[in-house]
Amino acid sequence: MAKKNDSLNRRGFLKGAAAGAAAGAVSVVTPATVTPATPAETQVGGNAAPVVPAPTQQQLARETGAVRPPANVRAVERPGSDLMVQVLKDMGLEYVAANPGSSFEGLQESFINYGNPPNKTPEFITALHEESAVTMAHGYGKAEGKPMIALLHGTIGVQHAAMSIYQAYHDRSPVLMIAGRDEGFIAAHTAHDMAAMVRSYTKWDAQPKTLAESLTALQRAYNEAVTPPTGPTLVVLDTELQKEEARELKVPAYRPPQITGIDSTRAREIAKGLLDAQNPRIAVGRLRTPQGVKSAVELAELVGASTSTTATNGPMSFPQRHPLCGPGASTSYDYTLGLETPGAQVSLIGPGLATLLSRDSANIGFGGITPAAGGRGGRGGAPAANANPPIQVDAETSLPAIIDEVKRQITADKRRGIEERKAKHAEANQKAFVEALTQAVQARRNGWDSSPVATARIYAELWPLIKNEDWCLASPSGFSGGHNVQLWEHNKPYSCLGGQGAGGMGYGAPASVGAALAAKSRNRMVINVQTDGDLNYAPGVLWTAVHHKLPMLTVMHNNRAWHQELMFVEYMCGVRGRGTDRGHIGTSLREPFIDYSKMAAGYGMASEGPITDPTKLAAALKRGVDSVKRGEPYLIDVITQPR
Ligand SMILES: Cc1ncc(C[n+]2csc(CCOP(=O)(O)OP(=O)(O)O)c2C)c(N)n1
Repeated sequence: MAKKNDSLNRRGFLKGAAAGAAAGAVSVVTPATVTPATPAETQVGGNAAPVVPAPTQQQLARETGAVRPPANVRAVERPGSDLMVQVLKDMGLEYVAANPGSSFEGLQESFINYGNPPNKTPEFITALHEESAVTMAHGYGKAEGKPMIALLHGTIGVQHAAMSIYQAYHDRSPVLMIAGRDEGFIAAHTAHDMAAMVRSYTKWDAQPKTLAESLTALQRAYNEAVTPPTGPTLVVLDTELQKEEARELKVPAYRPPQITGIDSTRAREIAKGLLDAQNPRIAVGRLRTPQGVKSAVELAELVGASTSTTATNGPMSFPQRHPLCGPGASTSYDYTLGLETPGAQVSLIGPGLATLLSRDSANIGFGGITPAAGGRGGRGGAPAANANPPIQVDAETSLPAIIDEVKRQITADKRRGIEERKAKHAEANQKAFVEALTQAVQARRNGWDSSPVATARIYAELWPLIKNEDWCLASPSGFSGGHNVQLWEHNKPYSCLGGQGAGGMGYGAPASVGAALAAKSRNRMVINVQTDGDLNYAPGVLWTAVHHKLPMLTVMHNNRAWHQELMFVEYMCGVRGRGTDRGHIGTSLREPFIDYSKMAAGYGMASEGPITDPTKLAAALKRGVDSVKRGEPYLIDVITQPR
C-alpha cells in the first residue's frame, strides 16, 4: 500500500525544488515553485500503473504520528477545493452529507474551513454510512425540490451508496453527488472511470481533468439534477485537483438552467380547452417545486376545475383540502389536463387521469420514471390506453404560459360561470371528504384497544398533536397501514414524501433525516413512522439526527419482523402444504427482540418504550412532539400489530 504523504499530491508531480521541499514536513510550497500538472498527467485511463514514489523518512514520521505537521503553515495559498466550495455556495446548496474518506480530504478541509462564516451553506453533515448520506439527500430533495450534496469516498463509498442512488433515480429526486478519486494512495479505492458502477441509474456524471473543468462540471451537475426529469448526478473530483494551487483561476458565474415549457400554440389550445369546458378537470401528479404547486392552484382557481392530487402519497402535489380538490360536483369531465401524472399513479384522490379520460385532454410532463431493464433511458410512465400522447416538457414551467393565456381569453361571462361552479365543487368536495373521513374513523375503531398496538392508533393519536404545527411525514406509510391518507390533511408541498423510490429498505430513517435537515431552518417538524426491519439496515443515522439537533420524531412500527417477507414465506409454506409454523425462520426479529429505545439511547437520542399498552401511547407521543419542538429528536418504540 502506498504511504500517505502531506504534499500537494501523491503522484509525484511536484517537480524540482518543490519536490525537495515537499519531502520535509514543514515545507512551504508557493505558487512559483510548483509546476502544475499538465492535462496529460491528470488524464485517467490508459493501462500503465501509476508510479508511486517510496515515502521519505519524514513522511513516515508524519504518518506514524512521530512528527505532527505545523498548524500554521499553509502549503497552498488558494487550494482548488476552495474554488469548488465557492461554486457550491454560489448555487445555494445548504448541506453536504458525508462519511469521511481521504479521497476528498482536500475538499472536506475547504468545506469546514473556507468561507466566512466557514461550514455554512453548505454545512457539513456527518453520516455513518454512504447509503444514508445519499438517502438523506434523496429525502431533502423530495421535501425542497432542490439538491443537497452527498460526498462519497472513491469506489467503496460509491458502492455503499449504490442502492440509494438507484432509489433517488427512480424517485426523480435531485441529488448532487461528489466522489473523491485518489490515484496515489490505495489502489483498490480508485477507478479509471469511477461513475461506471452507478452510471445506469445516475442521470449525468463527469470526471473532469482540470480544476477549471471541475468547477463547470459542478455547475452542470447541479443544473442536470434540477432539470426535468430530475435525478441524481455525480462529479468525480481527483485529489490532485482539490489540492492544486488555483493561482488566478476565477470562479465561473453560475447560470441556472433554462427549462423548457410548452409552446405558445399549445398553451393557447389548453387554455381554450379549459375555458370552453363545462366541467374541466386537472389531475395533478408530482410537480418539481413548491412554485409549481402554487401555479397549479392558481390555474385551478382561475378556470374552476376540480382537481385530483397525489399529495397523500408523495410531495409537490395539489393541496388535499383545497376546496377544488376532490371529485367535484360532477364526475362527467369534458376536458382533462394532466400535470406530471403518469397513468399508473396511485392514490389519486377522486378518479385519476387514467380511469376517466374525458373526450378532450392534454397531459403535460414526464410523469414517473420507469427505467428500462438494466437502467438508463426509458423515462416516463406508460400513458393510459386512451390518452393523447403526453407532451413531454416540464409541467411546472408550462403553467405560467397557460395561466397567461387563460387570463387573456377569459370573459366576464365565463368568470361568472366559473365562480358558480367553484362554489358547487367546494360543497361537493367538503361533503365527500367528511363522508370518507367518517367511514375511515369508523373502520379504525377496529382493534383500537388491542395489544400489540394498532397501527391506526399511532396515526390517529398523532394527528391532534401535529395538525396545528408545520409538519412533514417523511417516511413511507404503506407498510404501516397508510392511515395518514385518510386521517391526516396534506396541504403543503412537503406534507408527505411517499415511498422509497424503488422499494429498497433502509430508507425511512435516512430520508427523514434529510427531510429534517430541510425542516430545521424552516421551523418544521418531521414525522418518521419507522418500520423495524427498515431501520436495521443503517441505524447510525439516528446519531446524525442527534448530532445535528434535527426536528425528527420517530415512532417505531415495531412488528418484530420483516413482516412483508414473513407473509410471502408463509404463503409459500401454505401453497406447498407444509404448514406455516416455521415461516418465521429468517423473517422475524425475535430471540432476542431488539430494544429500539435502548438503541436510540445508545446513539444519544431521547427515547422511550417499548410500549405495548395502547392507553400509554398518546402521552408518549405528546412527550415526543414536545421534545422535537425543543429541537431534540425523539424515538418511541411501539410494539404494533403487523400492519
Ligand atoms: C434492500 C432490501 N432488501 C430486502 C428487501 C426485501 N423486503 C421487502 S419488504 C421487506 C420487509 C421490511 O420489513 P419492515 O421494514 O420491518 O416492514 P414490515 O414488512 O415488517 O412492515 C424486505 C426485507 C428490500 N425491499 N430491500
